[in-house]
Amino acid sequence: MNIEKSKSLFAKAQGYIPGGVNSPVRAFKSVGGDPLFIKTAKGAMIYDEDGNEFIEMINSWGPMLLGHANPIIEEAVRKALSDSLSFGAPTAREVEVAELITHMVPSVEKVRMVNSGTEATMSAIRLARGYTRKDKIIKFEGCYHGHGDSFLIAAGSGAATLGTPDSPGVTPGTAKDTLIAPYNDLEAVQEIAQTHKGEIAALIIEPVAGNMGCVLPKEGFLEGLRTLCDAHEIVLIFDEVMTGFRLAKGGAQELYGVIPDMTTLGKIIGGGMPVGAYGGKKEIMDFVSPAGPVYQAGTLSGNPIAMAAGLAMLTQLEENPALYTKLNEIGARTVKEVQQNLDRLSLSYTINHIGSMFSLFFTDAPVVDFRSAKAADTTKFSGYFRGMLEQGVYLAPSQFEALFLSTAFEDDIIALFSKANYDVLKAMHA
Ligand code: KE4
Repeated sequence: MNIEKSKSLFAKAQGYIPGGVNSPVRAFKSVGGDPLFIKTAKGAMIYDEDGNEFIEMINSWGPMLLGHANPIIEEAVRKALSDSLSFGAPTAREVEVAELITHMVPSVEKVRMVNSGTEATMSAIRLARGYTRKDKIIKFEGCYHGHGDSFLIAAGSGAATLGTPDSPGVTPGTAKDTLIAPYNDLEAVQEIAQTHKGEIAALIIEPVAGNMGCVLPKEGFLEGLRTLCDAHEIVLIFDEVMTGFRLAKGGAQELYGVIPDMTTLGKIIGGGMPVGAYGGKKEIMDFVSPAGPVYQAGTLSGNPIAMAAGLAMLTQLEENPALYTKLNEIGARTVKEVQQNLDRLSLSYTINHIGSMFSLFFTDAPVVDFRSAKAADTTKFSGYFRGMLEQGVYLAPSQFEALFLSTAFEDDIIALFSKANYDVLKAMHA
């Protein structure tokens, strides 16, 4: 495959941008080779600067739920452009978006827009600490909540991929207030809560984890966390940056019927534009400045162009619940193809799947937490990634990421993906 333009762009980029990328996981470090520089995309297809065509299974790490270049979202952005790009002042559209989010997400009575998932989770933790006047938080090994200092401890996603789950630069003073538990281990959480009784402001979790690869909550785990947080007066935060608006209109909390005190959102909420949000119970959200004492601000928060894209995305999801039926069917059909290919080749690798999210782990053991995810053979994963790229399939360049499908992933695309998946797995095990 000719990737000369990507190669020369990557060489140039490294002279101006750390590692040549604006987000580490994009650098292909864990899978080897140079990253592709993407030029354009449409529907389920993405094209690099050298004109190579790929089936798209990252979808910008989740946002492109309705496929690339969704005409309704693009038309909404085009219309908004003529009114200027930013005011730094309230607009009618951000009120519409806020009203729609409070209608769609069960836990959200009030919501504050920000510009990324990281801003959402950082703000949510500060708010929980200000509201409860307690300092510590509980997070889970392998969960990734963005690059805020409090979260870069045992973090997943790019931090895990690059072997820096505990990043330099995070001070001991910060790290001491972040308590870590294994995902799916309710007893461990109960022990931590007992040991640090009265000290814990919040527990933050990916209700379905996507940042150690896709890992599902065990039966009763989320319900157990809800009960525990009630008993200890801990603010339960669902980080639905990835699962929000993907697993259901109301995210994982709707799917599992467990309602957190606060929810952080991102990705799909902006329809591809930089948008994050945090929301929850009125009594907590009214602690946020200027209604309350907890400060949080942002020049481009609620940016009118981003709100136009987000409103167009969320309105389509709100008005067409059949989109989730379609998404879940696409997910089931795709995963069935992978499982059938594994069976035909007598391979027993593990697939974790929910709705339109899934991960193929190169281990035959169940993957239920970060420890078991790390047991996967990342060398085999790299070979698989490169083989699939050669076959025209653009996967997430890390075993510790999930794949995200879109409504554009029609049967013909699934068939092409399945053939590539079979051929690459067969060649790997010849
Ligand atoms: P951003 O700051 O990247 O918008 O969101 C941070 C974040 C927070 N919470 C969850 C559950 C997330 O998955 C993320 C970001 N996800 C990664 C993909 N695993 C973003 C990709 C990247 O870092 O480039």
